[in-house]
Amino acid sequence: MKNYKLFTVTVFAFSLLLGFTACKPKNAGSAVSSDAAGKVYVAPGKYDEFYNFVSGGFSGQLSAYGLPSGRLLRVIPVFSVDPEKGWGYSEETKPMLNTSHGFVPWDDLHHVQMSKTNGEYDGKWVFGNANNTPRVARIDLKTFRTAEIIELPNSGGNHSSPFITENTEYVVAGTRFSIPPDDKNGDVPINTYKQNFKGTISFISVSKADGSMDISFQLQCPGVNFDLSRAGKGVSHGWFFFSTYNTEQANTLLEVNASQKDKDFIMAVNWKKAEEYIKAGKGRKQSVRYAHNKYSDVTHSATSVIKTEVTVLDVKDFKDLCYFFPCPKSPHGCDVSPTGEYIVGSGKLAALIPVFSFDKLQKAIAAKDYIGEFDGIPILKYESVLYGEVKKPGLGPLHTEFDNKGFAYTSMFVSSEVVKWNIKDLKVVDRVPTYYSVGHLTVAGGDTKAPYGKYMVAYNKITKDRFLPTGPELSQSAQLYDISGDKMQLILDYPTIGEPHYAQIVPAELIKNNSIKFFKMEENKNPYFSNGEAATKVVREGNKVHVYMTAIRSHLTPDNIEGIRVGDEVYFHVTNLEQDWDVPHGFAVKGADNGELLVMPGETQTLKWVPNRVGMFPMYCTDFCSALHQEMSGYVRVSPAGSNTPLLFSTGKNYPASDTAQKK
Ligand code: K7E
Ligand code: CUA
Repeated sequence: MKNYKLFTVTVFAFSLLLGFTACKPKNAGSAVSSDAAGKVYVAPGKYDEFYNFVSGGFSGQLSAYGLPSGRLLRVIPVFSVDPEKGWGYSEETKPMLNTSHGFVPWDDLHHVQMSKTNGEYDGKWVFGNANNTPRVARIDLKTFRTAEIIELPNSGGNHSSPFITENTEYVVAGTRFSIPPDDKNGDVPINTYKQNFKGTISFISVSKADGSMDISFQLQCPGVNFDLSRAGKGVSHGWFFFSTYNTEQANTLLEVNASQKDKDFIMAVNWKKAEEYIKAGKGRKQSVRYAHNKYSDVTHSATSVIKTEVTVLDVKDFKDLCYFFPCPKSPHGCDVSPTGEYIVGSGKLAALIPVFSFDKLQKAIAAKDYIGEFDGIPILKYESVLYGEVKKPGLGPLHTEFDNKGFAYTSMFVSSEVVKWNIKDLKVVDRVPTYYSVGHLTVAGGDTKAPYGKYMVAYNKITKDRFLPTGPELSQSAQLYDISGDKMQLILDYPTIGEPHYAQIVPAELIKNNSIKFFKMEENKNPYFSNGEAATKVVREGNKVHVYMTAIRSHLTPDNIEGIRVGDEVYFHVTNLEQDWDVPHGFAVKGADNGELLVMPGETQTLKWVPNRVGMFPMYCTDFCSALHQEMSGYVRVSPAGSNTPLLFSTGKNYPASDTAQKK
């Protein structure tokens, strides 16, 4: 949604036409109530009540905060390399970022969703999307690490993703950019969009036992832009709803050309039907290439497999699978109420919020209340599906979440506010300013069947004067509101990592007791594991040198290594021998064109280093682990290529000079 900064200008002009004025809220400083501090104060040593998982946007990462304190607990590397944690730098983690395009060290993570059981958070995994090179990641909350990444073929920009069904049957992902399917010639003129471009929606199955993902099937849909989506729940379980834009099928200057029509569509998908067709063998096998990467907490390493086939249903061949219904002006958020009955479309350029009824949708389908077809998909009549419209909510509605008292909360990008309205009578009951230009918002449990309410967080794109200046770029921010009373109350600002889009607020109780404290040494199946200092060694295989190393407070074994030559590929396989919570050791060596290693207790991680000059290379532990952490270090001696310095390694002893001399 970075684009919205540009987009503001257009909407601003548009709003003037409508007679509104987009304006910045006044008195930013005084908008905080006097009891705010008490509401967010979590005493030192006390835990927060909620975890807040916040997408990092163009940082490609996910961060975990505590609420209500706003404390940053951890940045979890997902789609982008993170030298701080060795993610994408260690040999063990590199395969996690493999794709059919090769190693991709960055992405753009917009949406995060927690796994659900019976429509409520179950605390097991969170999923995130890669918007640029289409992928979906699963983060395991036992370790707060990315456990799996699956690439999505036939996809060009995985924005409408990942959205989860009531029992995590599927994680669903819709393509933002339509493109020619992967098995078709993509080398066609761009202006053949209407003939050649298709949109794809992927249904990724998730194993109940261990969360393993697999692309179950894909739906090939008309070429439009899929923006956001939600699974049905309760009465609408078995359905999925996707907002679309660019139903004009423009391929250039979308800002203008994709804003021509008064209404775009929401697409309703009967995924239970799609499942039936797949079971009945109606799918078509399509040859594709996509990477499927998994990280094992036993081998402490990742594997990447390239898969070559998906099963596709072409939705226009099945008359009871997909339906369009009109939604005013470039819908963005498409959100489903806790009961599953109401579907809220947020037209970015619309001056109202349409609320659709699942019950009316079913009746309209039964009555074939169509006003036409779009690429073979029936279009239902707006009025037949509409429950009602929220009038004059504000400007630039983007996203809606729900509380436990029958209210909905919609973010207004242009008028910088959150608007609270009643789901039944559609009356606006409260509005509060945000500072500034709110994108997503989230209510605790706000996308579940049973929201917790209590807190709402707005994620802002622009912060201007809210924090101390930091040059041309300012941190983006989250703003925490107490929503337990009739009036929403701003109680905290906290800066975020990267650009926050969607987030989840999850009770700490669901997660905190499942956290792994360390990895058991006896379960370590890494092929380069050293089971104790006695097992350490240095092994040369041609120009490859494997250093089996251990780390324990406060020394590395071996800490003196000789006989390495310029141009050798040296692999430091470091096993952390600690069996205690919160005692990682780090590892770095001078001149390595690499990140560090940060090795958890009981784990083995590998740093590759190719020394390019003769000399003495210090290595050391990077994580202050004990009073003698500064002593936790050593030396690697690098001799010329082709030299015959004997390969020696030791800790706490010196070889006689005759052993270490270069043989003449
Ligand atoms: Cu509105 Cu990419 Cu979910 Cu951002 S999207 S705000
Ligand atoms: Cu180990 Cu510092």
